[in-house]
Amino acid sequence: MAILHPLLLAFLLLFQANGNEGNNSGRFPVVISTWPFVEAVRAAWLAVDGGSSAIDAVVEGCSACEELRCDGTVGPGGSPDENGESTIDALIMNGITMEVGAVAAMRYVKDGIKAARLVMDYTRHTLLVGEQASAFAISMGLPGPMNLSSSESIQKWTNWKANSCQPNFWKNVMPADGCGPYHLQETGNTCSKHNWIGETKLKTSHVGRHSHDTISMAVIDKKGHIAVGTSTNGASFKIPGRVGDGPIAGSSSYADDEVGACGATGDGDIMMRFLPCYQVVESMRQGMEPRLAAKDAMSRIARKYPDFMGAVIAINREGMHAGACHGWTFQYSVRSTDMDDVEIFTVVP
Ligand code: SD4
Repeated sequence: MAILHPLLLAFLLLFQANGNEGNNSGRFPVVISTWPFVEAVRAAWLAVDGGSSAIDAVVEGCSACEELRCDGTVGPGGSPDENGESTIDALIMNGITMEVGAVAAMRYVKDGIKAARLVMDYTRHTLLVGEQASAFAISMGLPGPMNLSSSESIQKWTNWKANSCQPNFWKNVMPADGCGPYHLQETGNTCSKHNWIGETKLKTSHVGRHSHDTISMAVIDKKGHIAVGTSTNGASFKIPGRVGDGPIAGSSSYADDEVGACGATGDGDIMMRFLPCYQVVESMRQGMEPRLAAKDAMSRIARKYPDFMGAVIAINREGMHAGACHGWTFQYSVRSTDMDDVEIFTVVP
């Protein structure tokens, strides 16, 4: 075996350590996802370990979850709105370029993350919504239009109707205990107070402890590039037209190659007011470890909304990861080079 001159050896080692496009000494790739969505993480891992880019792997992982309807809730056939319809919110972000593509309240098209990617790759826009998002996705080759309901979502909606449409997302309207139509309470209205949906109803969480209808996934590829994606059908019994945190960059997910990435799940109506994933990434940029950055993002929300349920995952550009949650016990999944298969991490509030 040829013996390398010590100076040449030192040069080679230095080059490897500083090279942007290096393999990062075997630390990468890494895949991290909200909830125990093991198959989704395996799908992303298979892609990225085989040499795919972080973006391609995010699409693989989130698509697997949509197809499998992870947990019975992600993708088509989950979370019916007040009319019994399932719609999709999705986002993808490229941590190299900070490009984002997203679709919101998309009807009749089941492939949320692929539609988001089409927005990112083939338009100068960031977010398309509703029926026009569906028309765009179909025109770009995704299957549709199709019915996004499943027998489970129809059953869930039927039970909710039978329960006088409770709980729901209305507040400060009447009637409180029926299915509407809802109207404002006029001044001097003599209707009894118990027929009024007031602020106390807000304490009823619509994000179920067991309906984890959102995948947020971050991938660091072999070159150290970072991407994130989110796909969700939102909140059950939402008011038609509602857009949650899923397609909002900085809320459901965020990535910057210079720093790391974040993914979120939980009560999107609350969380999107705080852009928790932007906060996590910016805190890490200032030097916070992922664990502290994640906890800090949760506590900023909890100070204003002590009853909210939510969680974030954080990963820095070195691959160090953590989760934090509020209001529920949270689990997230990771696959990295030092693991034989996906591992599940449990986080308590
Ligand atoms: C939403 N954040 O649309 C989603 C719901 C969710 O686990 O994460 N559920 O509000």
